[in-house]
Amino acid sequence: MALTDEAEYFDTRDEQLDRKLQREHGLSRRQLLKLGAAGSLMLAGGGFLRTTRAPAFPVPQGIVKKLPEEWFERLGTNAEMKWPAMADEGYLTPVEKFFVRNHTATEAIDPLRYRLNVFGSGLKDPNGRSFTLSELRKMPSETRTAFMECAGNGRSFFGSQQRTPAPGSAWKLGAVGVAQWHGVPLREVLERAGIKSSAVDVMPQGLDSEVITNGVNEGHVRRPLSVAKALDDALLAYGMNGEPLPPDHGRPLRLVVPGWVGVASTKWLGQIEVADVPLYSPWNTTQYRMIGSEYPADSPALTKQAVKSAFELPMPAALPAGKTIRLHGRSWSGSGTIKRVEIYPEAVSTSVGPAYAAVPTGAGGNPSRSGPSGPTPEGWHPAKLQSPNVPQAWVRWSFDWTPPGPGSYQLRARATDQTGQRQPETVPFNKNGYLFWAVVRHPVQVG
Ligand SMILES: Nc1nc2c(c(=O)[nH]1)N[C@H]1C(S)=C(S)[C@@H](COP(=O)(O)O)O[C@H]1N2
Ligand SMILES: [Mo]
Repeated sequence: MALTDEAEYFDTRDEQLDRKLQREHGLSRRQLLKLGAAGSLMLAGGGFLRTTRAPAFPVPQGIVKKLPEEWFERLGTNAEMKWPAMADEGYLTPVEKFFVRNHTATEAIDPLRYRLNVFGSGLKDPNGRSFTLSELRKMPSETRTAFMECAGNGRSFFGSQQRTPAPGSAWKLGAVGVAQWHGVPLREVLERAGIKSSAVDVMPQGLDSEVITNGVNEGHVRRPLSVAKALDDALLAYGMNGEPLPPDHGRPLRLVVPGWVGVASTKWLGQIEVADVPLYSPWNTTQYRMIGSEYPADSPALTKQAVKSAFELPMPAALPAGKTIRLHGRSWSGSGTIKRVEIYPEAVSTSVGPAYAAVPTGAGGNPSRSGPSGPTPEGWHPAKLQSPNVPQAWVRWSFDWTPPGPGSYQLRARATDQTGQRQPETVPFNKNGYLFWAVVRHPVQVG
């Protein structure tokens, strides 16, 4: 058969695909096209078939990278990092261990055909201009170390610690990672696009599929940020930890907004609207605001992340009795560096005596007073901070603990950042479970 003619070639490939799909999924091409009219089609076995736009390559299960069970937990379209995966790591989270938060699925984009379009009323010419990847790569570049963290990180603890579960992905503490982002400052691009001094908001938008929530099409992921932040330290990243940005993290180009909620850092960035009026999207109006009886009705759209801490331990953890264990963890804040980290190991029940009898040596506190009123001030011990301590990234710390005997314990870590914000014992509930920054009680079984 001659495959020189393109039309014939594609016809033939289509037929081959048809037969392959029939074989693998028991569906005819006609059926697939009919179903595909509604958008993406979930295939048996979890794969996605995009019939509206041809993908650059197939994206298995919506995420390209491998998700080994030792490192990840699947949460719907997302993948949470398990904290023990960081135990043998240096300062940065390796790309292959970095959590993935996808509203829909990883978008496979051909970097050669990629364009970033910048337009809007905030530009001297509202038609704006577009940039190819190679143009962007020739512009002045910067490297910035910063965390990426989902606003919902820790959400599950609203349920397990405060008895007020919040809907949404039940993240533990693994929706965070620190990377070295490399790219062109957003400022450089906005200046070349001709930003006016009257511009107030910029709205980046992703090229991934439109988001359907409860049957409502909310459009592509997009979320305005102030021109002030855009011109300050926002970065258009094409590199992550020295490698080209991988597909799951926004290849070929993503925005990185240091210190802010992850949703601000648009992946697979396709366009940026620059406006001389405030901009709105579902992601800064109905979502990503604190809604709850203890918050004002007009509480602003979320920007900075709060202060948090995590142990590099499985949850729950199992530790041996009768020896000193060096515990490791990390703390971070959207408002700068971490000033202090304190640890409180609390016995919940032990076989060596009544509950709360086993006080860590030298603790001096009376743990029986803990519970609803929280741990005693004397029960907190300083952890040892390790450099570096990078603002809008994290600090590593360690603490030597000798469990007094076999039993159940809760390990608490609380951080104080450079602005004096200290993790509280509880936080007021908000409807969508954002910014759970209370001290997490990490369950540990010693035996
Ligand atoms: N285009 C696009 N950008 C996006 C998202 C998305 O689904 N689509 N998810 C956002 C959210 S909610 C978070 S927390 C971060 C996660 O980044 P990561 O997957 O690289 O860890 O990307 C943000 N940027
Ligand atoms: Mo997020």
